Amino acid sequence: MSNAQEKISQLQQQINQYNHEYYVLDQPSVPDAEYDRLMTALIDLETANPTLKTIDSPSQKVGGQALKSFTQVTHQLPMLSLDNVFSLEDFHSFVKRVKDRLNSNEPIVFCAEPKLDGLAVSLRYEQGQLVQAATRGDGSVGENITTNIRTIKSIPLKLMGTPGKDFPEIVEVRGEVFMPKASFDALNVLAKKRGEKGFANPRNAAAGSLRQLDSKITAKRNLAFYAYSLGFVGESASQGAESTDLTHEFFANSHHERLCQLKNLGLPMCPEVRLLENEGAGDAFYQGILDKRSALSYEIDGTVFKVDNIVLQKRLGFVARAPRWAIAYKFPAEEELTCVEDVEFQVGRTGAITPVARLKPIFVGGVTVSNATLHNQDEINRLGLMVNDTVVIRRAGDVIPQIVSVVVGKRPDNARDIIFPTTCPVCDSAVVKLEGEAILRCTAGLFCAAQRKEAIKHFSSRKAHDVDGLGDKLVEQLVDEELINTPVDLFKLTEIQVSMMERMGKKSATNLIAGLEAAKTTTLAKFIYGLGIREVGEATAANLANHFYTLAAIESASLEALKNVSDVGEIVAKNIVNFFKEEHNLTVVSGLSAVMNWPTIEIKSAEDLPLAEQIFVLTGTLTQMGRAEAKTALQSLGAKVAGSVSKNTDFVVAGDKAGSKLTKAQDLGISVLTEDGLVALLAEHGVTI
Ligand code: D41
Repeated sequence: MSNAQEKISQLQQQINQYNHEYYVLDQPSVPDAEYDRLMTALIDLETANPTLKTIDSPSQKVGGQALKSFTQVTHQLPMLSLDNVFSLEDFHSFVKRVKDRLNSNEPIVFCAEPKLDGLAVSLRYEQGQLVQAATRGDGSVGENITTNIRTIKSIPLKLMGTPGKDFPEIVEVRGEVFMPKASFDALNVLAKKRGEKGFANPRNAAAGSLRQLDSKITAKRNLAFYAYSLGFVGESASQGAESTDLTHEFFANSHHERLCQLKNLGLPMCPEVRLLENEGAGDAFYQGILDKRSALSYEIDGTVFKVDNIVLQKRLGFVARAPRWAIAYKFPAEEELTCVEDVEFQVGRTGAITPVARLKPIFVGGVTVSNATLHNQDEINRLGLMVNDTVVIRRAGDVIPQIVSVVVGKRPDNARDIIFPTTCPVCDSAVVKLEGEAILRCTAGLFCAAQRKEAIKHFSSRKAHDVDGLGDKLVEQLVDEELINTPVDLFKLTEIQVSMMERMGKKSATNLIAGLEAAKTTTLAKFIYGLGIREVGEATAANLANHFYTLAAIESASLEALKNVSDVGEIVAKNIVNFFKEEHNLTVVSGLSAVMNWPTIEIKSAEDLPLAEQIFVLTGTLTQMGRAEAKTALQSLGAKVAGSVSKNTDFVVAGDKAGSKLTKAQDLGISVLTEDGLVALLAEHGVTI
């Protein structure tokens, strides 16, 4: 066998297998881009070696095979396919080809459409009744899916208007059947619940749903449809005669206008379709749709441009099976294949050890990706991933790249298991896996350089202390040179020390010291956030500050007291308690609080708080102050303010029209204060309203 022959037969076999997975099983194992590449390679080889082209080559059968269980439908007019481009340059070449062929330099008016990622179907209406629906199949022969199509809510069973007057006897409409993202998600949630595998993407889900022999199943799948062109339009043939084409009697000479006419007959038209005055508007349309992509309720994979004028379309005609007057300008593929060259372990600010896949760099979703997080052991188990595996990587929109699946068939002999470290990869301390958590953690806390660096970066980040002149690189340098170990050490740095560091001038040193000085002025909320307690984000930090009012109160708060703060549940409360239990954390906190300038509050220790641990409940309308004001005032004295009355409540403050909480307090024998009583109590402790 010649080299080319061998290569061709290999490609044919591989493509046939992928075809089967895609069209019959609805479970593709490789992304479309990889399939397209193989097909292009095959066509190129066959073109270069025409004698090696066989009639059963997959290149000769674009699209899927009609399944035996459905009857076949021969399309009265073939359903054409679309040529693709992937760059603006190639889009311009397409426009140039159109103009050259038309021998014209006039601007071309285009109808621009999103390219829906579904299945092309043909709907045949006779006397306004939907009589037949078929898949595109190979373009000439498709499958009869009428009963399934009749279940799609947006497809009319009857056209609006009068046959012969508003539309001709026969109208064939072509368009795309697709599954909206929300329906796809819901379907997969259901599949998961039942322990089934679910579909890889909405396109496969739509295909699988249309291929159901039981249309009751299709009906539950929530499919949708947008029309994108006309098929045969005319009168039925009397015996033996050809049918008469009546397109021009009933339909406009503009593609866009025709879609609007179909819309008036009751067929859905994609709301993003636009008429472009000239080809120059093409790129803006493409970019606009790309920007909108994630907000659209359905999956698309590009845009389609069609010469709008039907007379020009006729003059342009088609080559092979694709019209010369239309082009699909596709988005960069969101899924690609690449190889996992290694798996490394990163240590985060909180000691979490995360496996990260180092990938052979791959262009996907418009950027080059060389890393992907693997999250944890569970995720690796789910994927069944080994080092040196070939994987499907997905990057959709701005979402971080994900490894979707492993192509097990491509596993090489040198594939090896991913071994989790038993000690911290940065500081060599012990690692633990906490109960109920999927992740490994380094136990060394701030003794671990990775955690130190991340903790200091977090402390000086914009939403925390926002230290001017202190970037991530400088933090790493300061830690590496052992000038700092904790955020407290930042404030001990001198200008001379800093200016002596590599790559630091006197000016940067002055800036850093000034930045640190400015960072001392802060609020309790930012301070708490800057400590980097696990799962205490900006909002939780602000809630803690508003609830407890002082650092001392937060430090000494019990688990129960913490759970009274909005947004704080069992886990976050535990994280806070554990944080303040650690000796080295306490050293850092007291060191820091000593250098901070607290503009609005005074740091008090728990002993200084006269109402410490007292639980108040406010009810009814207060007239001398607002509810929030009363709450803040009580909290500043160390009191807790709870939402409901229980046997743990110490005082209920009852304003006007106090209701059930007051009754409950009386039932439980809890002390009740009037508003005047509250004002007096606050005044006693030096708080005036
Ligand atoms: O949204 C689509 N997927 C789409 C597909 C579209 N908006 N327009 C299309 N127009 C055509 C022609 C120009 C041939 C009428 C198409 C397709 N074809 C198409 N879909 C699948 C194969 C061809």
